[in-house]
Amino acid sequence: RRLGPASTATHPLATAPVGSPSHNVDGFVREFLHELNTNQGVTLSASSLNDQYLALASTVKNYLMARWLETGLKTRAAKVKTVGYLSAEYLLGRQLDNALLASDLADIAEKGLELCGIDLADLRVQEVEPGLGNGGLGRLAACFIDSLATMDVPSIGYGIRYEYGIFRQTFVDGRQVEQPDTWLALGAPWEFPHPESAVQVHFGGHTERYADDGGQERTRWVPSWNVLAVPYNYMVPGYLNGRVNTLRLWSAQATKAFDLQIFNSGDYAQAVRAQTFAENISKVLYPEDSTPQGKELRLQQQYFFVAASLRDFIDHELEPGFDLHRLPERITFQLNDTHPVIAVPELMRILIDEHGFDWDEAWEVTRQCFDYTCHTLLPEALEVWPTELLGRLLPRHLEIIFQINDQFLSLVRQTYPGDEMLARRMSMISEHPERGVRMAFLATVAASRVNGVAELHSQLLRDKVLPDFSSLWPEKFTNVTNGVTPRRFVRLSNPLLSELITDTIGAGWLTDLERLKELEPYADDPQFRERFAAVKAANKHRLTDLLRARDGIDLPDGHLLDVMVKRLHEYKRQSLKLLHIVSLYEQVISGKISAADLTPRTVVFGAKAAPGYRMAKDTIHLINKVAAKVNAAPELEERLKIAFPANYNVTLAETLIPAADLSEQISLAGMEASGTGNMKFALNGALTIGTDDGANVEIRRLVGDKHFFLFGMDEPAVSALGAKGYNPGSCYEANPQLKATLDLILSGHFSDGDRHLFDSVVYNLLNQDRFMALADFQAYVDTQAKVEERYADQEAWTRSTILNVARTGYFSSDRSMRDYLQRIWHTSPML
Ligand code: B1N
Repeated sequence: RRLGPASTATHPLATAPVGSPSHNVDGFVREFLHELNTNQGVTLSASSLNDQYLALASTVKNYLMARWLETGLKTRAAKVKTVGYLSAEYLLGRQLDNALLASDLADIAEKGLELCGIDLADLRVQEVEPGLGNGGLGRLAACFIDSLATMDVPSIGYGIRYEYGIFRQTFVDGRQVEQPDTWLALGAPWEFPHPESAVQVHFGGHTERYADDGGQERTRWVPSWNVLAVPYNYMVPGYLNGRVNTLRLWSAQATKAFDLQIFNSGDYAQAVRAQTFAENISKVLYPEDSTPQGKELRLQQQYFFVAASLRDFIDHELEPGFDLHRLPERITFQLNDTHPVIAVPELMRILIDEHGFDWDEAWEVTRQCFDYTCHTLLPEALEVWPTELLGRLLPRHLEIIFQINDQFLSLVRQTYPGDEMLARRMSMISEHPERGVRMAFLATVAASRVNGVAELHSQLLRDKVLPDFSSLWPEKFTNVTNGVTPRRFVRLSNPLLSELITDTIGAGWLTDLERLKELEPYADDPQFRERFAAVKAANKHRLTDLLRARDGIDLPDGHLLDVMVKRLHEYKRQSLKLLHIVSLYEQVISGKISAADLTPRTVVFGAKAAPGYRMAKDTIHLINKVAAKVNAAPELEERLKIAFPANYNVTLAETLIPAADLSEQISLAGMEASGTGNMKFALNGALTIGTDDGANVEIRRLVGDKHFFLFGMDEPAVSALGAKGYNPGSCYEANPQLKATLDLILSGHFSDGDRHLFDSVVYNLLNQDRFMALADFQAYVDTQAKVEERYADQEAWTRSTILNVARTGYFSSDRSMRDYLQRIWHTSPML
């Protein structure tokens, strides 16, 4: 097999990329029809919408191709440091619009297609988004690679090309039912498979000692099976800057050696089964957000993509003969949570076993190559791999981990003599409930820098999750507050607002989002307010049209649009939002208040539950049952509605968020590491009702207390209540309205008289309520009343929303990337 360049051509066109198609309507039409004919094999008149979409995607890729090739040439030649972002998830969203925007082709494509009798909007909706992530963590990775490309930073995103992404959610009688996400079924025009660059990944077997030529004792790993990792490259175009970085996602394939062995044994059926076994590794994304299950296949996935990525970078990105002692000059691997942490022993193994480094040399290089981002505080979200499993799958890696741990614990004992309790606490190996490797500890020891994802989170990470480590190495810990890309989440998702902004403060804000500050004076300009409010109204109509077509949902006109979209998790407290709704409803039907007292409000939920998470699924069921009842209640006079469109994803978010008036960010303080939806809403002119949690803290500080609806306990109060002993039953007994609300659910009112259907949800709240929803109930309801008061004064409301937009430019992922460059990666853009 021949790897690498295979041409000795001398023609001048052979060494540089050939030019792009002409950047005008004629050039576009010619290229588009060419793609339709040669790629799809159809004429325009015979083409289906899918043909046209695929041809359009190819056309746009052709425009970006020269820049992609040039980026590669330029970066290799410059031999600068690359950021290797290692993430098990990338929640990309649709590619077409972003590629059109980045290549400045949107207008040309629209006109060109029109000449072909095609509406661009009809092609856009053909695309099935690649949902290769669960939620915030995967979407963050997608925002970060967008910003790195836009800021001209050489980087490669490494991940897994799941054949099935996050499941498609449907509701059957109000219950969540999962369907497979067949995103590849109609063609995958954005990817470039490179089977010739596949690398092998090994598993299993045992290790052996042997003496090398110089008589040195060395170790080798003798694995028992392997798979092929095939790279699929995706373009990551910077915004109008000519840079196109690469996202490289790995797909698992059976190796020849793997099945030959079995074929030779004569068992054809077994050989084919073996193939399936290998290919299972990249088959499906685990649909757990924040609560990973310790499944063997998941560990296989983690090692699979990480081993392939290190091999790829070392063998294919670096020039042949590169001295790996200098590896940190050329790469900095960012570990997106602990999912890729097995990369640490893998690099040690490569350096020691394959390149003859001694331990200390290898550790010095490895330490400098990794940084670690933690995304959680939930104890159950911290990955611990049983040593039995790790040792069976990756025996050499387990040995290396033990040795890293031994060396680390000697340092601890040296630094704190006699404190054996401390050494035990800090050990990477936990002994209960079974022996396991604490991946967050391994990451913290190995990484040059460890960061949390919002100020509060980074503080709690230091103080509560890794306190011993932060005492030992205070300078290792830092914060980088998350951000979101304004290209996708303002420019593409909110074209009307973007136009208004550009009209008012000029262009330039899209790559320098702090310039939104210049909008501040316009908050006091009644004419600007009117235009701003008109944008919001138009976005609501756009949402209304979409939900009617997509879900058959009818949104009423003129309602306060109250939106809670995020994964379903107890700590996020969708149940608290639900209690608020039921409380309003209960007060009307029991005659405590009249419908006329209600501010017309539509609550929109969007949330997927992990398929194995019972409480989350029951909560979805309850929301849908309450929605059915509330939406049909004549007593409410159409003043309270609930919409719960199924299958919330990036594509829906792009229409939903710009239409929202109120953003619900109501997690129990100290639980949401950052949140990024909160930023998207503020940037699109919604006001936030939220707790003092995650990035809410920073949003509130920036927009000002008057323009943010804060409620509930803060983290110290939560801790104190937990320490004192929290009794949700006493909240219920002490608060008649809360009692009436829960009693109504318990009465079977929402479950056709079945008094026990929602026992799991309600009794959990009454008896346990780990996330203290009942404790925050009254504060929440009171603060919702303040929201309504402000909303009644539309001028004041709009003024606040404008100030939210003007003051949240900080939350651009460009700023996050700048912070990583300065505080963590110590590298700079390549200009
Ligand atoms: O990461 C986001 C944060 O904004 C959110 O607050 C945080 O909840 C989210 C295991 C996770 N933390 N942990 C995960 C996802 C998948 C999985 O298998 C854990 N996701 C977050 C970005 O920083």
